[in-house]
Amino acid sequence: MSHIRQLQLTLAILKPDIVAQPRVLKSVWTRMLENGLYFVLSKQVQLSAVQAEQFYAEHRGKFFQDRLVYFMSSGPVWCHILCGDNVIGRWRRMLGPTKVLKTVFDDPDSIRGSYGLTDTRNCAHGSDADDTARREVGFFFPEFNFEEWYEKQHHLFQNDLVDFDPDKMQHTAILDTTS
Ligand code: FUP
Repeated sequence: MSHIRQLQLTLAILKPDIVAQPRVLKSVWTRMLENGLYFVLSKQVQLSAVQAEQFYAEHRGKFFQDRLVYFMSSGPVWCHILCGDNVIGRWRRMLGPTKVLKTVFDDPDSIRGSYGLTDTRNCAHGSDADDTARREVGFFFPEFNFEEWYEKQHHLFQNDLVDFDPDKMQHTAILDTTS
């Protein structure tokens, strides 16, 4: 049995507050890459209010629901399928706690502590568990097949046989030119 643990997958969303500020967007991407996160698939999406409401269905009826839905559909977001060892926890730790107005004091160097504007405009999202990650990846990337990825791609990422393509914002397999 391999002693190397299976890599995790998660969904990251860079929210409209970040995407609207190109330099901040770049510095968040740089942090992600410097932390060794791999970008499996990336796309920019403009959510409708209905889609934003669906994505955050668990927050239906909460006091912040309207402002959350309005904000998430106010401009484009970037969605990334990330992979890495324990990437769900690593990406959420990089983000810092949800509530920016507290996080600026408690975890000022985190992404939300550095760039967050309010508890709603809090920079980015990260799935909180494996099953949530599957559902959330499926919401934005219905074409992505987890089983096929683990079968055909996982070992390439595990052995770092990938290059980063900044135009696509994705890591892609290094082609074997020797055969
Ligand atoms: P997280 O898992 O960190 O995204 O946190 P939650 O699922 O608790 O919250 C989801 C989103 O609801 C937050 F990213 C922003 C929004 N929210 C508010 O707007 N106000 C709040 O007081 C709490 C959450």
